[in-house]
Amino acid sequence: MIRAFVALDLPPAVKATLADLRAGVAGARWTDPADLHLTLRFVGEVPEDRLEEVHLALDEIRAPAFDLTLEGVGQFGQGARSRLLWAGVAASPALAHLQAKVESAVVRAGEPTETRRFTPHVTLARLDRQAHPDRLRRFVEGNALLRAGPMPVDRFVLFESRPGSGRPRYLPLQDYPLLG
Ligand code: 3AM
Repeated sequence: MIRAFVALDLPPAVKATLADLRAGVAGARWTDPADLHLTLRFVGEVPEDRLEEVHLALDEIRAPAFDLTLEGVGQFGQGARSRLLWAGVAASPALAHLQAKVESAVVRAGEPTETRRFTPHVTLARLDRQAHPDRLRRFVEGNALLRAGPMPVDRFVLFESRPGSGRPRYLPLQDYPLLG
């Protein structure tokens, strides 16, 4: 079985901007800068032959390249239930278009439909229980004006998420170019 997801990789300059934010929140497990990405669709654990079906469906996608800007930061969950810090994404019909195509390709390959609404974000950190709400609020307010990009999005990527002793490792399996 392979645990897989489809995502946008980020240019080094954008990763560097996001990596600079990694401070001041006790209880935050920051994403390694190399691993920063924007998930389009979590596929989950699939056998290799099913992953090949997913790959073939993704390979048929024809969608235009576009520019994307990251904007602001936020958190999923509130107070003691805070789970995750993220960087937000400026509204992008082209991103929504691509995500819809990825979703339907994955479903065409035999995977269940994702029922949760697509909330584009780049995970900056996962939060331990002891992450302090005041620190989180300060982080979110202090980085409200974050802006990274615009960056060109000219491909998307099928990743494997391989469990390790600590955090999972993300390995790119295949790139899919967008139309230039
Ligand atoms: O891009 P982010 O970091 O938000 O949280 C996991 C990560 O998302 C998410 O897939 C991305 C790559 O691992 N993920 C992990 N398990 C998941 C699940 N069961 C999941 N998303 C939905 N359902």
